[in-house]
Amino acid sequence: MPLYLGLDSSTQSLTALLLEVDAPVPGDASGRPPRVVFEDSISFDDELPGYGTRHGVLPADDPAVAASPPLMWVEALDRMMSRLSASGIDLSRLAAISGSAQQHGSVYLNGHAAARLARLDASRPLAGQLGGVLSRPVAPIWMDASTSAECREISAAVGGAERLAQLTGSRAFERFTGPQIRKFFKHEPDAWAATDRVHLVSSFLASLLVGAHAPLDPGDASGMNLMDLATRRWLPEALDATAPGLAAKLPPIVPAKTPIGRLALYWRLRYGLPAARVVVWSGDNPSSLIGSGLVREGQVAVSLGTSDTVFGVMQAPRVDRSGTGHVFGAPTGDYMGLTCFRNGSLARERIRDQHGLDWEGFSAALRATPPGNLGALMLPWFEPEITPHVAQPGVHRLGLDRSEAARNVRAVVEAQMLAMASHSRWMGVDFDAIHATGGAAANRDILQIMADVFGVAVRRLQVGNSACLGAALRAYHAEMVAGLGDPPPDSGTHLADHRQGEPGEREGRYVGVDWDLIVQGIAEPTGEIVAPDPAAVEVYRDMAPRYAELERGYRSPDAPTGDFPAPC
Ligand code: ADP
Ligand code: XUL
Repeated sequence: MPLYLGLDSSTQSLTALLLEVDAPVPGDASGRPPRVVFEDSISFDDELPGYGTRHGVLPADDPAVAASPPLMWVEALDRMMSRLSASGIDLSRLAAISGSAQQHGSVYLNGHAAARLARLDASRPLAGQLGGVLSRPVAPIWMDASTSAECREISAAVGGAERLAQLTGSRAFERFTGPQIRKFFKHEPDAWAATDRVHLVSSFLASLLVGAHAPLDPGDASGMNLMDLATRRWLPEALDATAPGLAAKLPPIVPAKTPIGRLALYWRLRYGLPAARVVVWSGDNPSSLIGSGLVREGQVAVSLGTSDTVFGVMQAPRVDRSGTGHVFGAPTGDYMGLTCFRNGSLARERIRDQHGLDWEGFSAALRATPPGNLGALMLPWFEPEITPHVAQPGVHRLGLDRSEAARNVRAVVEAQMLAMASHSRWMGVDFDAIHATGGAAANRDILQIMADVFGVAVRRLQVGNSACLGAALRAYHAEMVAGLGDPPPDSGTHLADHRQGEPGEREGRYVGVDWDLIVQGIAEPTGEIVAPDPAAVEVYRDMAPRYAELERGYRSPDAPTGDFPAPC
């Protein structure tokens, strides 16, 4: 029974998840669904304290600056492989590996890197062998907000924020890699000149696995403000607007299903691992799409975490004209839309605490109040909001007194759901199923309002780390596709002809191994279906324009130049 390894290098930790699969062909009725047989996590702060990070980030004098040490990620990977080899699991069955990494972060390597990667010494730890190949000792990450000037310069050079968004999927954001590269080139020209290759976190870690410079997939490359979304190739005018000589320093972009090599000798000799296939890595959001079971247009996930996020599959690369949403490439070969709301659990907790409730009391308040809240409305912007752009925080109430506990509880949840429904409309997708995830998805009464506002059934996802699970499923999918070769003409419904994309080629939706079969039984929502109540759906249909009007009156009038570094 083959094993598939998913790795997830996030801001604060490295996680590994091993899937065991017994069906030779995905969806084969004789096989059980894939199972998780190993899961482990390394917290950077706790287990690698020598790097001095807090929550995975290096301390900085300027609060807008956020960077991490790349060698910490290297050491974590080395340590995780060591643990895996000591797990007692028969790893000779390991067929393929893929990974997920925090998006936007960049790693800068000099001209010695390729030779060093090709000749890693299995008798010595990895991190000690790589210090000499970094042309920049730190990697700026997605929490960095220090590049507003570069965002303005890049936008102006390509003809404005809207044009940049149309071409690349997002207007210029401080944390996106293009503005980060430009800042490095401007402030450290010598180090820029010594840089031979700029990797994202995903392609850097994949390079270690294969012992050679690895490519990027379109999902992660679309978080850079540098990729032409339509062709999935580097966009020359964006490259020119960012830094001189950039084209020669970037990895190629290959389809997300591409095997990029075999596990390098270092790993085989040091940890006794087999020559498993390594599949191009992706970003954590595209990986979560798969790990949340979102494989066709119409399915959407709502994550109710510290901040709330809506993301879903889009067949066409429609772009958010309001400038807050992002379009990334999806591992299925489609696209994904993502919108992030900062006042998520944070706002729910503030209202809960203001009225001295626990979560059970919060739920009871939702059950005790009617849909529509007798006309009351709230804008729960306890913190500056990303969507819509609100620079000055403020909580606004209409037809509602601050002291009314139950109606305030209902008002915060209704406002959040109305905002999510309204600000995901730019994706142009008719949602037919919502997969709910994140801590607050445990609350059935919140899910009922979600179902009623969106007018579709909601089901809860059971997966913990959807990005890591998505990486393992991507490895499984790519291995299946690679194993197909040229399928025989009568190869059955899910083994249709598949097209090998050329690097950078516009893929369209991959045909080959059906993604529905890959996620079946493992990344699917389970349990109760929270169905919309038709009467409540009507109430919210009438309420939506009133909410939108209230929001228009309070959001910041200026077009944002950047966003707030919130976890999404
Ligand atoms: P993160 O984004 O940090 O990963 P999680 O997805 O783990 O966050 O969600 C944690 C949040 O879930 C908590 O901050 C809490 O507000 C919320 N939460 C937990 N249980 C409930 C509940 N029963 N009802 C509503 N919210 C809840
Ligand atoms: C997405 C974003 C974060 C990072 C880190 O644009 O900045 O989700 O990928 O998780």
